[in-house]
Amino acid sequence: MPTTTATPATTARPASRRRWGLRLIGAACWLATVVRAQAPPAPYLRTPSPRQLSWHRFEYYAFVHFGPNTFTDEEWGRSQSTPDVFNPTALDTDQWARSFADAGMTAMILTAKHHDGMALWDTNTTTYKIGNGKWARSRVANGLAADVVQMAAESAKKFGIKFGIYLSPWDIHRDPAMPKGELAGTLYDEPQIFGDDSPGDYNELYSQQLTELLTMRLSDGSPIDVSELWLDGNSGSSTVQTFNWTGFRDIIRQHQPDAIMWGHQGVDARWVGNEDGVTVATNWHTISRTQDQARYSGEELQTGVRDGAYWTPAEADARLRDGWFYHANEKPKTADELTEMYMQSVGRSVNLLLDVPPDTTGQIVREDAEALLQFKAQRDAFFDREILAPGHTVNASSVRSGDAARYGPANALDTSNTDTYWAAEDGETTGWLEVDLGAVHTFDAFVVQEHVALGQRVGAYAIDALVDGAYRTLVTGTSMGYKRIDRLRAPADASRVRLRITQANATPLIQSFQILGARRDAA
Ligand code: FUL
Repeated sequence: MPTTTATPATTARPASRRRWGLRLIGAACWLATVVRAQAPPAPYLRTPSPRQLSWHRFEYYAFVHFGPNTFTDEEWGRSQSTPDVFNPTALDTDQWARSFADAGMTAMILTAKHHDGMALWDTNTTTYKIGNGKWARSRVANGLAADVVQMAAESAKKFGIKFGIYLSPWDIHRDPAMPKGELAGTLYDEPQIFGDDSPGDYNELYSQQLTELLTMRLSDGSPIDVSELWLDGNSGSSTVQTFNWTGFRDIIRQHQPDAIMWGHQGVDARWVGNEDGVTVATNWHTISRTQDQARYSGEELQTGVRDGAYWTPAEADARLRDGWFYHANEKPKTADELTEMYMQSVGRSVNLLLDVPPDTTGQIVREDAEALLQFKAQRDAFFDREILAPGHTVNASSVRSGDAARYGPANALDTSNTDTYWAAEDGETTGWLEVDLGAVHTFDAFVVQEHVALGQRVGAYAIDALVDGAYRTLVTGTSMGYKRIDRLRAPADASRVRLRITQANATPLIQSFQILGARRDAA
C-alpha cells in the first residue's frame, strides 16, 4: 500500500490557526451543552394534545340530565310522549350555572338529546323537539327564549364555566326495533332510519345534529363555545348501527377544534368503565384501541394501557342521586360520600363528571345545591393546608444538566406554575427529591403531579418521612400521571419528607409535590 506523505501545507499550519481551530471546537462543544440544556426534555411516547391538556385541568364538572324523562319520572323514556310533556314551571338555566360555579365545578354538560330522541334545541332534523311542545310555543309567543341548549350555553358563559353537549348516538325515536305506538299517525311519526346504511341514514341525521349544535349562535350573535361532546356508547336495542365516528370527529374538529370528543374509548377521552365516579389505583392515560375497534371491558378501561398507542385519558361519570334524571323520591349523596368519590377519581388522575339533575320546575333543587356546597367546603378545607412553599429547602438526587433554575426540585414546590418541573438528569429513571420542612410538622396527605405535557413516565413512587432519625415509607403508588392525591390513615410527624421515583420508563418530570397538614407551631 502506498504511504501518504503529509503535504507541507498541513504540517506547516501556523500555531495561531491551530489555536483558533481548538477554540472553535471548544466553543461548539459549549454551545451544544447550552443548547441541550435549553431544549426541554424530549417528549416520551404519547403526549396530550393542547385540547386534552387543558381538559385535564377541568378536573370536576357537572352533568345535566334534563328532558322528557324529567317529566315522566323515567330513566329511559321510550319515545312515546309528545313534546308537550316537556313543561318546566320555572326554568332557570342561570341557576344551574350559578350553582355549579359556586360549587367549584368548571363546566356543565347538558343532554341536548337523550336516548328517547327528543331534541332540546331548535333543530331542523326532526319534528321531535321541545320547540313543537306547548311550553316552548307559549314562551316564543311571549317573546321568551325556548331553546334550552342555547339558554344553558349562555348561562355557562355568563357564570364563567365551560359548556359541553351530550348527544345520544342511540336514538329510540328513529330505531325500528323500538315500537312507538303512542306516536303513530302524529306529527312525530318519523322514518325509522337507525341501523340503515342507505343514503339519508342515521349517520347523516346525527352529523347534521352535531353540525347544528356546534355552529349554534347565542342570542347576542356570538358563536357557541363547546368544550366537550359526550357521545354515549350505550344502547338497549337489538338494532345494529355502525356509527361514522371518523365523520363525527371531523365535524367536531371543523367547528369546535378545542372540544373534547368523549366516547367509550375515545377519540380524546374515554369512559372510566363504571358509572360510580371511581377508578382503580393504577390508571394510565393511554390505551391502544380507537373508538372503531373492539370495545375494552370496564376493568380494562379503568386501568388503561401503559405506553399505549393513544393518549385517551379517562373521565369518571357519576350521579349525585341514584338516577341520572331527577326523581323526587331520591336523595343526594353526602359530602363525605362525594369526597370519597373525588379522591378515587380526581385523586387518581381521572376527571369527575357529576350529574346534578334539574327537577320539573327546571331548577337544581336546594338540597342538591347544598350537598355540592358542603362537598366544596370539605374539599377546600382539605386542600387549604399546603405546608410546602417555594422557600423550603429542597434537594434532589440529580438535576438535568445541573440547571437548577430550569429543572431544579424547587420547581415542584411552586404549584402555581404548570410549565416548570423537577427533571432528573437525562437517562436516569429513578431518583428522589427531599424537602426540609425546617421544623416538625404534622401532615396527612400528599398531592403529586407529573408534567404530563411531555408524556406519562412514572410507574412507581414512594413517599417517606424522616421519623426518629430514619426514613419510614408512608405511601407507595404506581401510575402517577396528571394528579395523585394520597391520604394517610393516620397523621405523621416529621421535619423531612422525601418523594422517591422508584420506577419510570423515561426520566421522571415532577411538576408538583404538595404536603397537606397542619403547621405544628400554628396548631
Ligand atoms: C348511559 C345512559 O344510558 C344513561 O341514561 C346516562 O345518560 C349515562 C350517563 O350514560 O349510557
